Amino acid sequence: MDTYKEKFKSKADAAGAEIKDLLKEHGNKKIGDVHLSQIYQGMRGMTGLVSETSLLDSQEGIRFRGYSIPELQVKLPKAKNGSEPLPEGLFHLMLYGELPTEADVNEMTAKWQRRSHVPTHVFNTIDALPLSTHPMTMFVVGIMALQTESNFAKEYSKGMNKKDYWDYAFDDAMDLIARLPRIAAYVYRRKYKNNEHIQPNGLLDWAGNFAHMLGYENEGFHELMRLYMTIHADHEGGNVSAHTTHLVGSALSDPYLSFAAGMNGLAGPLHGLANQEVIKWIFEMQEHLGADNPSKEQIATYVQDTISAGKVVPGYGHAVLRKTDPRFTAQMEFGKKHMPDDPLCQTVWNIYDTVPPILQSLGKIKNPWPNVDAHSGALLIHFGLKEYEFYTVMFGVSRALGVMASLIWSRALSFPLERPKSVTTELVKKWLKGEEEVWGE
Ligand code: CMX
Repeated sequence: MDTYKEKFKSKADAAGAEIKDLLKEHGNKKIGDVHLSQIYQGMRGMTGLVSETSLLDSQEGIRFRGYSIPELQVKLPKAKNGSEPLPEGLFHLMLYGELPTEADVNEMTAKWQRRSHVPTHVFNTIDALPLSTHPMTMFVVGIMALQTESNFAKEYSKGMNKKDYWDYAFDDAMDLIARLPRIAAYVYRRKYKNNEHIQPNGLLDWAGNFAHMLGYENEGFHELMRLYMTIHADHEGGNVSAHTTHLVGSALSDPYLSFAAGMNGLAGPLHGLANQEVIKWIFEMQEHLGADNPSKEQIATYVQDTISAGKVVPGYGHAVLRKTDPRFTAQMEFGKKHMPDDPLCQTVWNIYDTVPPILQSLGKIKNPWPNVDAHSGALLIHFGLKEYEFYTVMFGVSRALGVMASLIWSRALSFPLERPKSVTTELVKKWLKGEEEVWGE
């Protein structure tokens, strides 16, 4: 076993023993009450999962193993001459629970470089899809084609010992993360750049190499990719992409199958697809108003029109957060530092000034503040990446870091099959009349 895995194994053994003791002593303690409304309303606020890699506070936003985004921007190693954190470092932190050294990060980059080969059949499978296919569909099909490489699935079919699940999940997770940028870049270049592909550059870091394969050599874009890949990586365990990956993984579906399932969830407009919807909505607003940089009054009217038409204002609101998303703030700071005069960024900032009071005035929206997706597209467009249907794929490449680190932990801690109880309204009505017992099997 290499030192990488040994280090993880000793941490996982210690964590497993701690959880065992904890459950022995406190296993019967209640962690919250479930209200009838919660089971009809998307299980909001219902604690039902353990996810070790990050924790979301409704007021403060995300903390990765205890560190906020501004803290990580200081504490995680950077690329040479760069000022944004390297996502390799965030993955190390999520996996081991400790900040990496520069050497740790360099080693992670090297490991991913060595594991990054994508077999030809994956590209051929993507090529079989019509060019009109949405990039997220091409991405998921590429991931599914790559499932042929799963060590976990191969070992399971041979008859794997339960104790070894984490080991093969670890290998698959590392391989998958290493290969995703190539698949994503392939989708982008096939769909938007005349099928002219760019070979990986073995001297670059993971996010820098992704930027390079997409065809963007500007150092500012490479820095943006490092920030982007870091802040989109994880948002605790209950969001649709993380939860789906966890749920499917709990059936011992291998990491490729689990991650592909999570990506199908990310492709929904209330989740990751919101990043494309935001830019689409801004472009439609500009066209409708005939103005590249609409005034706050014009934006306010357009927002009202959107709401009156029964649509959501994309990029605003959150199921858990109740303040401006620190991932939005990190991107706004990047914009103010690198492109303060960019008209699209200015529009995003004007929308930020305009939308929250309007949403608040409706009285029903729990969080009127922007989320991560409200800003990302404007930064990408500044560097020329204007094909907004591709944005969710970029989110997905980043999300792999968090959900794969979590999946390794889930197998190491022997988390079982996830199988909550569901009820029918008929049973609920009987339970309300005292005729039936609902809870517990
Ligand atoms: N614009 C208009 N209406 C909104 C709204 C928005 N941005 N956000 C919430 N609402 C509405 C809901 O649709 C709901 O309306 P109904 O009662 O008529 O069904 C009501 O306000 C209450 O919703 P909520 O409890 O505040 O929000 P939820 O937890 O149900 O939903 C979210 C959260 C993110 C799905 C929702 O805010 C939304 O649809 N936002 C726009 C899409 C978006 O930006 N998604 C990305 C989230 C981040 C990510 O996962 O990437």
